[in-house]
Amino acid sequence: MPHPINRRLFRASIGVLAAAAVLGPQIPASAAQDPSARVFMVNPVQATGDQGLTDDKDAATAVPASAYATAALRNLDGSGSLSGAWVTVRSETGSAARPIDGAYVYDRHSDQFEQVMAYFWVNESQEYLQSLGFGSELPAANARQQPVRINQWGADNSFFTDKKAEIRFGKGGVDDAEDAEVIVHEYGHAVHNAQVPGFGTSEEAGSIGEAFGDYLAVSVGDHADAKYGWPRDTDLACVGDWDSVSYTSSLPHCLRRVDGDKTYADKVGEVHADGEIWSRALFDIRTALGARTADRIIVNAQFGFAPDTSFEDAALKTIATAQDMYGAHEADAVRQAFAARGIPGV
Ligand SMILES: [Ca+2]
Ligand SMILES: [Ca+2]
Ligand SMILES: [Ca+2]
Ligand SMILES: [Zn+2]
Repeated sequence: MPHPINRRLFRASIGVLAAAAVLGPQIPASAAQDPSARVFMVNPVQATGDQGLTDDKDAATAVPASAYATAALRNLDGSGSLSGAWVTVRSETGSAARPIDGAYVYDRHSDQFEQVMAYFWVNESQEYLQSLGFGSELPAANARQQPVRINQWGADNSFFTDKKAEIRFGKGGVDDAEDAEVIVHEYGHAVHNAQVPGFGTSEEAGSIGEAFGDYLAVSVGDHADAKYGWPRDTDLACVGDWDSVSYTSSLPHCLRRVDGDKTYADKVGEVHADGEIWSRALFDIRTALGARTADRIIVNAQFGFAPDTSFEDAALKTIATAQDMYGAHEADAVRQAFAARGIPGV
């Protein structure tokens, strides 16, 4: 099992969210006006299936052109900056990305590439949540301009601070924002915190936060692959196939997986390790009910989690949410997924 030591969640402070500027959806530019950008199809290992890829000190030549795709950057505010309805990117490394003839075309060696990746994948994540009904039929889930900062963090680390409600991506090993699954994982923390301010004050709540980030990373990547027709040549359950080449030696390279066999009896008191108990349950719900139904239940249930929830209370809330939204068949599938992990009380 890959060790999660490189990816601790730092909580700068627990409690009050800084007042964040809330932008409603801005008038979307027509598709014809959206700039295009060169991005990774989730990540290069996943897109190519090549487990032998290495960072090679951020060399452009370390990753083949076949790992990149050209995609539209939607919901930008038209200023030329990577700032839009659902994300604004700030960087402390390199100058800000700017479009040339309507296109952001960078390779991984350019600091601007991670800026573009962060914009694209955060926007993609919020669009996915909205496609599930969050913000229309269901309550909005972090439908605001998410601040993202790309900086030269000393360690190999990315994190979400609930004080500033900001995501920071580190640059140790493979630059963290070169892997969409790392980007979406951190966005998962932002979603949780928007749903329940200060979420994650108990060890089990923190584990649920890590699990949801991993699960959302898998789900958003899978949705994007299907939507754009991009290839995936690694296991769906493997999270961080590319970032983890820097610190894992076993193959396939994965930061963590969402299809592990851990149960409640395997708890060790560390949120990333114990998160693998919860993420497997989420993955089983997906397998049983399909991605869309599963994700609507999973995210909607989270509005009702206490900041210091236990696995038991969160599982019961998720089962009840499935019952309310769909019915007995779906509630039973959710119950079975948690029961298989030995969650008490379900
Ligand atoms: Ca890079
Ligand atoms: Ca890294
Ligand atoms: Ca993956
Ligand atoms: Zn995390």
